[in-house]
Amino acid sequence: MMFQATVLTLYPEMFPGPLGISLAGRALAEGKWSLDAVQIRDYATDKHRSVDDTPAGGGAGMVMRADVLAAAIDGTAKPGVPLLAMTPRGRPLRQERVRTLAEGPGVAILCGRFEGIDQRLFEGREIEEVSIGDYVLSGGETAAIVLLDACIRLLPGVMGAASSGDEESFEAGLLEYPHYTRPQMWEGRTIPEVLRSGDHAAIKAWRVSRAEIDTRLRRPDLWERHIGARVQSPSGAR
Ligand code: 6GU
Repeated sequence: MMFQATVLTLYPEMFPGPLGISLAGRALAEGKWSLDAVQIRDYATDKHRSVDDTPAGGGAGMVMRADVLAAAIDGTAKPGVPLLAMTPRGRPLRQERVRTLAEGPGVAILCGRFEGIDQRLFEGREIEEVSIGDYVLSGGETAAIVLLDACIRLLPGVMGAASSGDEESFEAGLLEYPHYTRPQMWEGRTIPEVLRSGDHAAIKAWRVSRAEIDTRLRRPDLWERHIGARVQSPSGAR
């Protein structure tokens, strides 16, 4: 019933971190989701409690051991809860996946560290490798926080009436339109007249138009996806 997050990490003290304050923190305190940060090292078996070893074939850095990670996974797995691994080698995270995860029972997240994870771990288990963008973080923990933040705000009763989700940019496949607030004149700049007109249809049309223009200019990748999705829609191309 409640969304259960399990995080497997070498740095459990990084959690809840920012998820302990504001929207997510309030929801955590209210029991709308739960968080279990598991220390991977607790599943090491040798006397030095080692979790990593040198890369086969040579090269820089260290690799996370499959045997230790498997023990951590098998010791904490909950039936029906998807297992994700945060790594820059993963599929890019998108709002559609976030929405589906938030509708489910929760998520278990393995946080990668060092140069990577022994590939054999992924061959014997159902693990979805996920990246949050094309840049390199020092570890998967901050990426896990991003993913959980995106899920938690969608849980029932977490976000207020303000944008219940479906009016949002990425749900529509477009960037959000720009926003304005008072004062009406600031540093010689005014708020677009249509937003003060009280004409709700005109305001809606202006916002859609700006969302489309900005998406085309800033995110041609999203724009292509948006146009492509339209041609497939039952009502046909617009
Ligand atoms: Cl999920 N992990 C790391 N270490 N770096 C990343 C990432 C994840 N996503 C983007 N960069």
